[in-house]
Amino acid sequence: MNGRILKNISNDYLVEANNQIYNCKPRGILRNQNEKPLVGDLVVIDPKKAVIDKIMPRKNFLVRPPVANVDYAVIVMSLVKPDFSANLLDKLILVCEYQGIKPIICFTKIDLNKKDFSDIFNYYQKIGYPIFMNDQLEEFKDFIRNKIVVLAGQSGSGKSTLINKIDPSLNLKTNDISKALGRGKHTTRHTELWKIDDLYILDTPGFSAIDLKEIGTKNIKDYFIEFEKYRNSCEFSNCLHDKEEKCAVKEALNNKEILDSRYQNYLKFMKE
Ligand SMILES: Nc1nc2c(ncn2[C@@H]2O[C@H](COP(=O)(O)OP(=O)(O)OP(=O)(O)O)[C@@H](O)[C@H]2O)c(=O)[nH]1
Ligand SMILES: [Mg+2]
Ligand SMILES: [Zn+2]
Repeated sequence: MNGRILKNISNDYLVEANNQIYNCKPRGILRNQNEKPLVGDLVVIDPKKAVIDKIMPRKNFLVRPPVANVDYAVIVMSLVKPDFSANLLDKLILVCEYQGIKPIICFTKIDLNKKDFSDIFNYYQKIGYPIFMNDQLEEFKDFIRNKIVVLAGQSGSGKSTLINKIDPSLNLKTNDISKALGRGKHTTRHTELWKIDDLYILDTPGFSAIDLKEIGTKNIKDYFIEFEKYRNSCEFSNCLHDKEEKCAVKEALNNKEILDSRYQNYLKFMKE
């Protein structure tokens, strides 16, 4: 029987197959081959023996959180409490691009916000990232239908709240922001793939725990996708868009084609 792994606790895997949940363990041979099944994996199970016989080839996988076959990362960014941070947003986008996962940005707490963020919204949309507000539920659901999405974003940004809005019966634990930030810990502790009708959503802590050193200075510029179209106009083909004199990216920055905070964050990440 074909199924998909929704949850893993030590050596137990909850597999959804034919609209039922089976609690399976990996077959001995998988353990011997050191093939650890991941949440998100498509698998072949033997429901009678309650074992996973085979892991189907993966489209991709993440190390942190350990999940497979992710289509999109939804960066959940609050505008207030915690305050919007262009630095965090750009870092999460960079991590997504590095991991080869397309990001979607979902802004939250618009109801509490008093500032004008239209320049920010427009810019990220212009460079190609889908943008949603967390009250545009139907549009958001249509976009991610039949896809596996992983939620990323700082503690208190509203990830679990977003899932609860999509399916109130899940009633996921959410936390009072002051408590969450004070503890400095995520309220959500486990990686779990929620199947809500034809949506697959991963609520997870720890997506942002990637060391920028892993990415490497030479590559960072390729993950700022809007730099791409200027690159060939820079004087040097390996231009880092930093100290170089004739640089098309810096020119675009001066012409206000590139958002100032994006470029400043780019330089900061290069330093880091
Ligand atoms: N006013 C308002 N409050 C929100 C909104 N979204 C989330 N909240 C509140 O923000 C707090 C934190 O939300 P959570 O959903 O627990 O945040 P989280 O991202 O899951 O946090 P962790 O699990 O700790 O990573 C809760 O008190 C929510 O009720 C929103 O759009 N507007
Ligand atoms: Mg949560
Ligand atoms: Zn350049």
